[in-house]
Order: sequence, then structure tokens, then C-alpha cells
Amino acid sequence: MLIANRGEIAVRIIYALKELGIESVAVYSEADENSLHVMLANYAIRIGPPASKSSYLNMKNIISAAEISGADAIHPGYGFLAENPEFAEMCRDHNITFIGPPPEAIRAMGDKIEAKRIMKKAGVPVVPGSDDPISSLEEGLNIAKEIGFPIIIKAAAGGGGRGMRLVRDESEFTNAFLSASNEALNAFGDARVYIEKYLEKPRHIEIQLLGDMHGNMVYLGERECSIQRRHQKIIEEALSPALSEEKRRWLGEVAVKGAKAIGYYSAGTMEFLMDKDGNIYFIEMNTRIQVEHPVSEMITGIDIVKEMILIAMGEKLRYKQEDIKFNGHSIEARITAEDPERNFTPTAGKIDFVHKPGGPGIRVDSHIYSGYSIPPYYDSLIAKLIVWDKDRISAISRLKRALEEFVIRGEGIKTTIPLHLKIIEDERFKKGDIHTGFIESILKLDNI
Ligand code: MV4
Repeated sequence: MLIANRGEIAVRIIYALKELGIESVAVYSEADENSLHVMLANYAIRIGPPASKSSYLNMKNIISAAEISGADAIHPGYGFLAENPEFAEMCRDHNITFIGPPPEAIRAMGDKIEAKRIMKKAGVPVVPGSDDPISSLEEGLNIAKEIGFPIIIKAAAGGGGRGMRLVRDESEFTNAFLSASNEALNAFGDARVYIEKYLEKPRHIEIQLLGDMHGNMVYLGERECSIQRRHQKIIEEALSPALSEEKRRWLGEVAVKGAKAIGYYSAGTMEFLMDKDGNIYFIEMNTRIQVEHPVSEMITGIDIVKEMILIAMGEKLRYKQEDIKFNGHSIEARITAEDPERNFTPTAGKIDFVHKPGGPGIRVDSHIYSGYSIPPYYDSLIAKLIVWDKDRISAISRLKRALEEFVIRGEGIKTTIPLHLKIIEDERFKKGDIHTGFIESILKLDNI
């Protein structure tokens, strides 16, 4: 199997392959010659220069690498080509198994308007808003008035927060509409936008799903991902402190019903927003393995990456819903090579020394090692520190202990470890009283 990715997720996939007894083929750019995924894989093929578009996004080169090496499957990881329906189709056309859902599902969920339409029809609650793209300023304003301000304008081809505009009142509408649709056109080549009621300080809650090609699907509980900055998640946990057992079951069943409506298989995630009254609404679906999948693995004991591979080989799901038990609590801290004191500018360069924390309940998913150089071309994620313990309070103290033990040293290298410590020492965080505006309030503190 070829891994069309780099960094920690490429390493994570190679671990799963080794345990399944499947040979691995790494691909790498000129900047990743000395990467851990290249060292760990059975074979490695250089596919292009450092820029992602010439290497990790270069579909022809990746397909060629699969054919040359004799790989009969490709795992896309997350980012890069993971949610590109053309790439999934190209794999299918070359008789290469794409480790993920069918291209039709990727395409349908890539259009956020279509995704909402499908989910609404399947009985999944969606955020109130326009059911179609907004075709004119006038129509948009009428819909906005009907829904009631504040509203939010989102790009149909967007997702993850790109191309969004908050509109507080009527006077802001025209500017916001034109700039959102212009930004959408420039970023995605698709100017279509839609409108939603704006929810104040919602929680971000997502359901992990696993389904096979034979119509079986289970939910692996939810993840709370409300601590984000600029739509980048910083801390994720499972389960959410905000859901009762009853609500968890209801939401899990709703998510399964929605995903089954599109004939989904593989691992996938349904994203929801929860308002302060506890109402929950679908916003989008991610058709890939996600960065934060480990917290769901820790509380269920299920290796999601391995299951995705077995599912793509046509195997039947090995679990029924009643087999899924949620045990303890897990938290992931995304450690990036960025300087929080300099507006999170990425820091690249040589890491002279790394010490990863250990001990009970600790997992570190990372590609860094002493002597590794962080290239400046890619995402700044360098390690995911994942902890497990019997309950949330114990998991928080374990995370604190592990963050304090983690050493990443190198000239000019800064990490977000101090920021993580600040977050988890906050009384509101300890109480589980978090929402999507939490991180701004932390960053206003001047002593990070
Ligand atoms: C919203 C919202 C409020 N109301 N939609 C941002 C990322 C994208 N996945 C959806 N996002 C939001 N959509 C409505 N109708 C607020 C956000 C939002 C947000 C959501 C999750 C986590 C962090 C966030 C930070 C700012 C805004």
C-alpha cells in the first residue's frame, strides 16, 4: 500500500500496515528526504520538489509511484488529496484501491449546500438557513431577514471556516455577501454561497463513524473540538463533557442515519454545532481520517486506521453498535512549531533534541526525532500528545504532567506547549465550560 502523505499521519498509517502485515510504500518530496515515514516504510519513492502542488498534490506522480512499486492501494491520510473526488476516481480508473469512501460521497459532501440538503432529507437537524445557493443580493437579503440577524454567509465549496462572513445586521449584508462570494470564487473557483442563522459561541461536537461496503455502520462516540484558533483545532477530547448518555445515543443514531443515506463507507465524521440551549445542528461531513482520531481510538480500543484498510478490502465491519463501549477519557494536544508570542508564525529548522513523555496512558503520534529538520513548506503540526485516564479530571492532570515532560529543543524552534499548559490550567477548561470563543479569551492573557 502506498501512503500519499507525510508527517505524523504517514507514520501512523505505516504502523497500521506493519501490524496488518502489509508492505508500505512511502512517497516524499525533495524536502522530506530525511523524514521518519521514509525511513519506516518498506519502499520510498521521491515524487517531486518541495512545493506540495508538485509533490503531495501531484496526482499523476503519485499514481505512477503506485504503479512502479506495484502498490495496489493508496491511503491518502488527511489534507492533500484526501477529499479530492478526482483523485479517488483516478485510483478507481487505475484499479488502485482508494482507502476511503466512494468518490460520489466525497463529491456530495464537498458541496456544503448539497450535504445539508441530503442530511435534512434524511432527518438530521441542520442549522436553519437557505436551502439553495444565494442567486442575488436581493434574494440573499430577503432570506437573511426571514432567518433573522445575526446570520453567517458560508461558501458552498468551503468548509473548515474558509470564506465565512458574520453579518450582525442589515447594513453589513451587501459588503459581506459580495466579499464572501468573491473570496469563494478566488479560493475554490466556485462563487456559490449560502446563509445560516449565526449561533453565538457554539460548541463544536463531531461524531466518528465507521461503516463497511455491506451497509453496516457504527458510531464511535463524539469528540469535543471547541478549542480552535482560526479554525485550527488545538485541543480535542472524547467524550464531550456536554452530552448526556441519552443525547449521545440520539446523536450517534442520527449521524449513522445521515451517513447511510449517502451509501457511505470507511471512516467519516459528522460535524455539529451545539448552541447554549443544547440544540444540536449538522454543519458538514468530513470524508477522511481526521487529525484527532486517536482520542476516539483511546476510549473505544478500536484502531480506526486499520479498520479503514480492512473495510476498503471489502471486509465486513467487525463490530456491532452494542460492542462499542466508551471507556475513560482521552485528550489530544496538537503541538505545532509556531510561536504564540509572534502571532503563531511557523518556526522551521533543526530540532537538536527531543524527549517525548512516557508512562501510563500516554501516546505520542509524531514524526520528529533528535536531529530532524522541520521543513518550512508544510503544516506546522509536529506532534500530537494524546492522554487517556479513567475520567476527565485525571486525564487533565496526566496531560499537564506529560506537557511538562515534553522537550523539543532547537535554534529558533518555538512550540505551542506553553499555550497548552495555559489552556488546561484554566478553571473554565477544567469545568468543561468551553466554546468556540474560548481561545481568544486565553490569548488575551499576557503571560503565555
Ligand atoms: C458557524 C458558527 C456559528 N453559526 N455556523 C467555523 C468552522 C466551520 N466548520 C463552521 N464554523 C462556524 N460555523 C453558524 N451557523 C460558528 C463557527 C465558528 C466555529 C465553529 C467551530 C469551532 C470554532 C469556530 C470559531 C469561529 C466560528
